Amino acid sequence: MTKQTRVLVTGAGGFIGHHLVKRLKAEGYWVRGADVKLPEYEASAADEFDVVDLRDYDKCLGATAGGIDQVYNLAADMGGIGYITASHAEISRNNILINAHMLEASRQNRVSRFLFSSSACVYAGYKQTSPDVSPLREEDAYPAAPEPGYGWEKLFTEELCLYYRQDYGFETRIVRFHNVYGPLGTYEGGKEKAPAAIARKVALAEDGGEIEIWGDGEQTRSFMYVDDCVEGLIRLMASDYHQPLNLGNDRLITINGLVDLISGIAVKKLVKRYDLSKPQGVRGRNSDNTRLLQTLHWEPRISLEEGLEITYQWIEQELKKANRIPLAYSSQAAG
Ligand code: NAD
Ligand code: GDC
Repeated sequence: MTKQTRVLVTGAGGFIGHHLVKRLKAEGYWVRGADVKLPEYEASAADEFDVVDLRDYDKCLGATAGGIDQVYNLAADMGGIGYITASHAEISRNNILINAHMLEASRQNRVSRFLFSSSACVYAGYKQTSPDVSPLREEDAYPAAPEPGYGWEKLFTEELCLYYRQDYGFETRIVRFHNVYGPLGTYEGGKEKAPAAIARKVALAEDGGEIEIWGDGEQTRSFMYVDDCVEGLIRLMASDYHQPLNLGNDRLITINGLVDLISGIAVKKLVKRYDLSKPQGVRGRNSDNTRLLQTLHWEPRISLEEGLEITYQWIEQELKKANRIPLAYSSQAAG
């Protein structure tokens, strides 16, 4: 009988980590989750769950002990553009500690593969100044000018993964996510990204009412549904590719377009009120999937319409459970 692969998912109390644990369990892996918190909306499917602060090296040693074969390192102090631009020092310090300690602890405990979750925030700001931005190829991260704080930390940890491979022969994988959304993700409190924030605002608005949009709504992004993200993660871990790789959707859409899609799902006509004083990040960002296709022979395939429908319904249900939406405002009443 072949030995069951033992996997550690850090950040398993968070959005992507929780979905990944569910999928790995469904595929028959033995899984340990680690996070400072348990998942918020449903119990973890992990075989074991360590509630630990991974800034602490000893906690990283404990989490990677016991014959762990693969580590998906998803733990990070992160959030949407409002959150990551508010405190550069704290976010950078927290993530540097988590990543440096997780890498070294994994090596000391003879983990066979380590996957680091980087971000499209590593890409050079000067290549993202227009809404009709060219899709970003992996080499567009250099000459470096990433997002202050969070982006610099991600870019440096990518390098650290490559150094560990060169100097110690330690097998690392590096993925650059482009804005991931889906159910069971943060939708309020300050860390939420645009799809969840806008779904919440739409769900809470009365038909014919007004919602606040950050910026003029003409900035562009691409958005990846979480099931595609998890599929890509598992494929990358299994592959031999060790350079940074985009994992994102390559359909560019304006934030106004995103709002219209979500309002359509909710069957509401809403007035957009633009707040130019709010954080906006880069003017345009898209994923070039050429290398992803060459490497994994696959790319994200769940449409924005399909993914947003599921996400919107989940957020609306959460708000209803909390008695935050008068029945007359909800999509079911409208439909
Ligand atoms: P998330 O915030 O839902 O999950 C991150 C988890 O890390 C949280 O549960 C948090 O409690 C945990 N964590 C933070 N500090 C910790 C610590 N000191 N010790 C232990 N756990 C700690 O975020 P997510 O969207 O699931 O992101 C997962 C990873 O993907 C992160 O590394 C993030 O930077 C990266 N990423 C995400 C996106 C996206 O669009 N969601 C985009 C680019 C990169
Ligand atoms: O927060 P975010 O999804 O992050 O914002 C996308 C765009 O949507 C921004 O221009 C923002 O101004 C606009 N926006 C409009 N209204 C709102 O109510 C809102 N809330 C939010 N949050 N945004 C609104 C992200 C990082 C992540 C991650 C990914 C990688 O940057 O914040 O941490 O690394 O990038 O793709 P975004 O896409 O700028």
